[in-house]
Amino acid sequence: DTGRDIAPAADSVANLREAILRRLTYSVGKNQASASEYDWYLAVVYATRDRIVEGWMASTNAAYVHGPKRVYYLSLEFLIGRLLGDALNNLGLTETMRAATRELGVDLERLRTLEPDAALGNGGLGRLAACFMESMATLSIAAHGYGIRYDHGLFRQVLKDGWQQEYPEDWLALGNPWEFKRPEVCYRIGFGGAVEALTSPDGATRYAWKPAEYVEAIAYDTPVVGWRGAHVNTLRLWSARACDPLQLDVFNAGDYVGAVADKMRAEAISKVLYPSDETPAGQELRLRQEYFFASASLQDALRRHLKQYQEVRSLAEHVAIQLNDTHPAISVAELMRLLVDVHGIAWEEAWKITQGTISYTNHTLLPEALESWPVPLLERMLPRQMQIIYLINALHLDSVRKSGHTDARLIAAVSMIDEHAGRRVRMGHLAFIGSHKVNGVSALHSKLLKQTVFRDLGTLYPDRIVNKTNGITFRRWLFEANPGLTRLLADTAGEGIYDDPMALRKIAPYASDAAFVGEFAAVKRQNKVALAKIILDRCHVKVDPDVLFDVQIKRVHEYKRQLLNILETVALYDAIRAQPYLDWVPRVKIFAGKAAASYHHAKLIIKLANDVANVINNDPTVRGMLKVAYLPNYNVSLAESIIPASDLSEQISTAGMEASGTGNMKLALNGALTIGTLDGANVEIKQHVGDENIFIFGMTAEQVAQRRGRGIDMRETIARSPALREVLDAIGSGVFSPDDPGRYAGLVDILTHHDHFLVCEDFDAYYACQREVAAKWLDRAAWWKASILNTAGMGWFSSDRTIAEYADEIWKTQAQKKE
Ligand code: 26V
Repeated sequence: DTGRDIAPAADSVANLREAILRRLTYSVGKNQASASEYDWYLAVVYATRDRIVEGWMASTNAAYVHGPKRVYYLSLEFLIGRLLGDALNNLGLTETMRAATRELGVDLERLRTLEPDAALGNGGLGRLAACFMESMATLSIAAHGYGIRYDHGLFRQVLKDGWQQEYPEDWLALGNPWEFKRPEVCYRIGFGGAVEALTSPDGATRYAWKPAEYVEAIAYDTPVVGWRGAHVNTLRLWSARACDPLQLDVFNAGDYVGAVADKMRAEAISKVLYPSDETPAGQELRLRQEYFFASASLQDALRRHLKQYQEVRSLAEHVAIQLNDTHPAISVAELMRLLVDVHGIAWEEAWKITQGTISYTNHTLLPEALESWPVPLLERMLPRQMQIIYLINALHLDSVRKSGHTDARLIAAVSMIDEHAGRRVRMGHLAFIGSHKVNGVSALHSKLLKQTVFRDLGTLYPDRIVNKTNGITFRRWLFEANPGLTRLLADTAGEGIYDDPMALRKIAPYASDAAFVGEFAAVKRQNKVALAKIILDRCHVKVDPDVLFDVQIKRVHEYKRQLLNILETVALYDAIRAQPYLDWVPRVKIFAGKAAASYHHAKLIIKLANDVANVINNDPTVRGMLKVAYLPNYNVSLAESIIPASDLSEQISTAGMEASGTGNMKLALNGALTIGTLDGANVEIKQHVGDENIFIFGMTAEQVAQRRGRGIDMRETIARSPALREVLDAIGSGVFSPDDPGRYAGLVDILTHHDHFLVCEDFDAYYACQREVAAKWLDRAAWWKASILNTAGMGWFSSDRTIAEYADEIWKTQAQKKE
């Protein structure tokens, strides 16, 4: 027993067993004799869901009765993962359910793995939205998440001869027992057409948009249950449906093929998640997705507000809308349209309401990730919204000039229209200007936001940019992913850790306690044995659970520098072969991560990691002192297996480029030591776990900027480093690709002459730092002490803390008191 189950009297094992059987019979339509494993899984989910629904209705009702400020979290991505373990754990029913299923002859652990991993997101941004949903429910904030119910989530990655291949993901193939379809919650979303100006006798002009085409947004609701089941919120995802009635006469008129084509075009909007991470797709369909979900969500929020307060003018008092990056930024113009055109509010008042309601989170500084849309595309697809954007911009630039700024450079820099590469609307500027608060996701990132992307806007509106350092939900990333460690922590620090993450500090005094260290190490070893089995199954690589597990798990991107890790791996391989008699610290380098399907360079990096793995794993002189494993199809569930088994966490991005990182937090919380640059939240992790318990190397963000200023040709840097030279020569000449010796010539050429991510410049520091890691590993007591102090120091990174800060300083909402 984990001790934390609430074990409600009503939910005895017998009750739960009967509930499962009822659901098996009446909802799945099977009897015990004919039920498949999946049928049992469905029955268990339904029985669990039944225990959420009453709390859900109570929470929904309480929000109407007590009228707390509502929060709407608008995100094009929710990287949810599996829900059964989460729901049971938060309800305190894990042990009861385990016993109930055991009595029925089925294994709960096995059933959990049958749930498809809901991957409606790319990476950090989408997973953050999922952690935030769980924390908002935990803190009893009356929140809705709004997004798109993609038929197909992030692609499934297969490694064929080391090359990434993408296969469609089909998470809904067997249905989704968690969701409730709400066909009656349905909004019309317009596209195209024209704007009509209607001037009344008193001279006032009103505008009415006459779209050429409508698509319907249908709601699907998933309950999100908070810790200890106290509060349940809704994740509402929109699915696109063609407006049938309008199409009927087209069918009758005989243009059957045309009508079907229109239907396909309408429903394409919610078909698939765009799989590029950090690079805007720039496709018309992407803009249709953004507007579709923004408009449906705003119409829904306004309808709910009107139902509760009968008027729309008080919106900003009762509603906070958070934009997860610029993907929903069109909301600024759409909310203005709804207030002015539909609800008849005067422009100035509507603008106050909009700004008072909306706030925006920036998640990246990468210039290529900053969304902008061509003016002609917006004009054609959303003519009224484009008109509104122009008017917002004109008034904004007027006020800038009135406050004494006439400098043409500044005016061009703060304009919402970028005149450089064809006329484009800067969505970051639109989101900034339409918000009362703009936040970065780590202290460093927020500081850089003020110095770079929003330098001029930030000077004009000095109180607008704030910091909200990211966090992670400890329920999923500690209690569920690592039950062994959780039990040990609770036994040592007390049950308080379940509700107060800062209570983890209480284990610090045990960091050198032999008995505690022994148990802590035993838990880690157990987790490593489990991961070793996965690695054997999926990579056909046999790893010893007693070696150092060195992991880099994240999207593959040049700025995250998986290449730096691979180069160090090859250098270590060279060193082992040169001096095989030395006492090398045996380690396995574990990689996992997907590359955007069109990102050829990133896919080549994956291939290189696999080529290097093949050579090293099969070299007899290495004798197991070094192995490399690339686990395919990284997703939330795989992360839950890797993270508790990790010893070393690779967070080695070029300083200034990783906005925060959240994998870094999950790994440190589970006792992995970080090797990293002073980037993103690593800076704050260092402050919380202590300088002696983290390995920091390489250039700072400032030094990166300076170094780039001197050019990014690395020939001199390479000439100074014999180890780096040897590595680049080997890779470039085909040592790891004998079947295609020229495969990496281009890659080495880029590193040599255009090393934008400064892999070469940081190489020696990284290599040296890795040798310090190895030295620490050999001092077992020192290693475990540092590992324990990582877990002890990570409490602050709970997403409950992050959400409490958003609630206090941006949303101005308090937790709901009574239900
Ligand atoms: C942009 C686009 C453009 C259109 C196609 C789909 C797509 C998907 C994602 C993005 C931008 C992603 C930005 C992002 O994920 N940033 C990450 O956010 C994390 C949470 O704040 C943070 O921890 C990571 O450091 C940051 O890279």
